Amino acid sequence: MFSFDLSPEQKEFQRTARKFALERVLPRAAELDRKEEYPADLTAEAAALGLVNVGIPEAYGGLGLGMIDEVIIGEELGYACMGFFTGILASDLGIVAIKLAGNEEQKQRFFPPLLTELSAFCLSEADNGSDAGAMKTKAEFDGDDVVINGAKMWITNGGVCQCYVVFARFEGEHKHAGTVCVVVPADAPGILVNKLHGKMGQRCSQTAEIVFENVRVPKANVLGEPGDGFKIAMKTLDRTRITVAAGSLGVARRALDESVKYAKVRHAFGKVIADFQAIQFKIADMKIGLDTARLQTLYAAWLADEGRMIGQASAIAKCYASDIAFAAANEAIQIHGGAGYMNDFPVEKLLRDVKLNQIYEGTNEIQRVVIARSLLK
Ligand code: COS
Repeated sequence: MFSFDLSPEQKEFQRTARKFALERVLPRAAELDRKEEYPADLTAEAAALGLVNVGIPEAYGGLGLGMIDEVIIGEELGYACMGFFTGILASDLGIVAIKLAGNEEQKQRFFPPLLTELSAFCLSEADNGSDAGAMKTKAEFDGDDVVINGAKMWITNGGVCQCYVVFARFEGEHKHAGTVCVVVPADAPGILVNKLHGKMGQRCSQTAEIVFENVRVPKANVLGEPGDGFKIAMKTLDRTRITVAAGSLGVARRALDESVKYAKVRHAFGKVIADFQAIQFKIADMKIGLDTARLQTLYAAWLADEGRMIGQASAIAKCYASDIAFAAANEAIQIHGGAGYMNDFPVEKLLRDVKLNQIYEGTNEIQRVVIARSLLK
């Protein structure tokens, strides 16, 4: 059986997400960007509407939505403001890690607060981004506790989350096999939050350096076995890269809509610029990119929902959707000409925002590594 139709429930999520995105997020996006301000109130509203941490299973009070549902919601939120959506998709990283590797007791303990609050995923370090396995943050066992020392960089939701899902390494252990994944409450003593300023785009998402100074949590907070950390991170990213693709679809669709709108009203040489084939081809190419990226993203999401192998498909979706969205935003500026270079129009923000989609959750070069390795192994 094969169908491209959304279910009645999915149409309802889409309606809810679209209404919230257009009425609540979009009108504030430019100002939040200018002020570099994290909108805690909008996150709370989104949570109340059931748009945050939607993958928490029903058994723990969540909606238990699947990846296709997340893609539908993500496209709508990304359309209004990619920076806002990043806070939500980054929280999903923590949810997925707990879902994949947490035991029953941990799920009962960690999920309820995350029904209304965000998590943060602490993998990257200043010197170790793409080479995640080379992390320097240290973990050591001390009695019934695990003690963490080190610093994580570019952490979305740092300082505005309820807990951190932290990756650290045991001294002297092998790069990958010595990595542990620990859930750390955000109020644990020894955590320092240094908010980062000056991002090119996605300026309303909260980004911070998180320093861990002798941060001590019970061993009962370790997800999976000590040593499973790297694989938990990789399996988590395999899933969440699909939501990066979803947000990218939103940006690409917005770039297309803004371009169509402008091309129909802007005059040059005695006619609207929509009449020129040079403009028509750009708009057609945006649509080709958007629709093909959406198909791949939904395919990767479907594989995830079916419990099948997703690494290659999600890497293709993330890489392709963010690349076509960047190209669409770039062409949208070109269509707007000088006006598009100014922040009176939303298209320059689309470009600044979506640049990050080509970088975070694994650069698009890393996605190509993942794809190539899956073909050549
Ligand atoms: N699922 C399950 N296991 C995986 C996996 C996956 N997707 N990818 C790798 N592994 C396993 C491997 O099978 C290997 O296991 P064994 O040691 O048992 O053989 C182990 O993990 C190490 O894998 P590998 O040798 O491929 O690791 P590398 O150090 O070469 O790194 C890449 C692989 C580059 C793919 C990885 O470091 C990566 O994804 N980097 C980007 C990190 C990232 O996305 N950062 C963003 C942070 S969040 S904004």
